[in-house]
Amino acid sequence: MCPTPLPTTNGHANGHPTEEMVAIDTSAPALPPSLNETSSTPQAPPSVKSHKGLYARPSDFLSNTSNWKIIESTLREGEQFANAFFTLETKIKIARMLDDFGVEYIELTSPAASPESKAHCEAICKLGLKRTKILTHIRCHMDDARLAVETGVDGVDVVIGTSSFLREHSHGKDMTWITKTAIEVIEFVKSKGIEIRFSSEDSFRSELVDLLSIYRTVDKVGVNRVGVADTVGCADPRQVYELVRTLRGVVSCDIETHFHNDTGCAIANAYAAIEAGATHVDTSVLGIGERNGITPLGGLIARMMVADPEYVKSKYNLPMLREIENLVAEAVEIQVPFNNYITGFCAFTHKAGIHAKAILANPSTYEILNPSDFGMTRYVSIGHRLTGWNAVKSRVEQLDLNMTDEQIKDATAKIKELADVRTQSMEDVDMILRIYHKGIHSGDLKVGQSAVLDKLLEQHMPSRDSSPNGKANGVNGNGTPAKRQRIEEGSA
Ligand code: HCA
Ligand code: CU
Repeated sequence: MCPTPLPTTNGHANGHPTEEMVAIDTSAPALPPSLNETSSTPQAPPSVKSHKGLYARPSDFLSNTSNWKIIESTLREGEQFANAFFTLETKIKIARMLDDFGVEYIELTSPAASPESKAHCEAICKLGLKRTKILTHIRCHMDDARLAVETGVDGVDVVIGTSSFLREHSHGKDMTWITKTAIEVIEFVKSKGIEIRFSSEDSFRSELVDLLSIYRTVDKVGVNRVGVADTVGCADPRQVYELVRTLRGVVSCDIETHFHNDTGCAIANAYAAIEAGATHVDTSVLGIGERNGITPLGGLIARMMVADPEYVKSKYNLPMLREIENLVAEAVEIQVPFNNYITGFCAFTHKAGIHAKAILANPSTYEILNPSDFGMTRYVSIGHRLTGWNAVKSRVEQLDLNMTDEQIKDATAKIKELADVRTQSMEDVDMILRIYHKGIHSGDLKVGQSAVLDKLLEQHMPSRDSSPNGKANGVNGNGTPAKRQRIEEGSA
């Protein structure tokens, strides 16, 4: 276990609207300006417009961005995460959720790993999942293969190290032994009528000639998929593209890919692989896995949504993403990262006045993903020194206050002045606006009377702590910014 497990609450404010948030109408699609009919931006040329994706080129004949599948490995690779210890009950919950979400496959820890792992694998196979096929992941060894086929899985993912590092220092076998054993294992698993994939561990530090030779052989023997694995996270997107493209020309079966995230390329590498003709990508929820993990499910979804939103929306139950991530985060005692793709607490929060203004006019200006596709809410943050009067106006309208633009600009100046001392909570901003409104309508206040407004604020908000370390400063205990404002749906 990690030395200091973090609290299990993820501090996620999205979906838990608080008074500090202004949600804005999420029904407006976040399309790129070139594809947004309401945009005044010049329209993209017909070839771009007619393609499902945003950046596709006609030369992308290898690309599978509109036809790819997920092999969800939270219950295998994810079990190799430092903090992971899944009970059968938790595994069943995760498996069912991933099935409801719509992943094509889940991959389970090898039954050879331990008696409990075998029992769990058998139990999950008996669940009768609706659409997700169940795989187990084994070493390239007949003993493991025999155990695997008895568990009731729909397929077996076989792996063996092919790099000189692993051949010399891990299993000690040469390519001749690997090839011979691979053929034996593949033929055995195939004889049971279930799927079989052969993968080379540490593919990117293996000799290309060895790789292509073994993949060609196993393809001829009849595997369903060959797998490419960046076991140490050393690969970059261009390398991935080149290897997968080359492999695409050598085998006729499907190509599965697996990317570790040690150097931050796991999502980009998965995308490059799909563009080069890969058909399957391994993921785990929140990216958990060995060391700092692999391609995260949510991150891959975010990336692929940009390539072909219709494909992604038609296949996966996107609003479930957050629930699945929360379940896994709790199970392994981590928080959902603040900057997580799609579900991070600030993933759809806009702060700078310029951004807020544009977002209120058209969300596509500063969003490539539409939060409502994921059951998420868009927020505009207004109680800070970067705020602008357009965002404040949206809050004024929401509070049903009758104020002219000139008055709103004046009140905004006061919010900015106060926010220069410390960021203002939503409560504070609302109070300032109400006091300003009351002052104007009672005749006590006129536009530009900053000192009078200060007095009124003093009278009505005497207990305000204006120190920079006041209660509303920074991020609260849950990791939620205390200043984020929600604009009610349709109010913008
Ligand atoms: C590991 C094995 C693996 C296998 C990937 C695959 C890797 O080292 O734990 O089966 O394709 O990263 O190589 O996860
Ligand atoms: Cu791995």
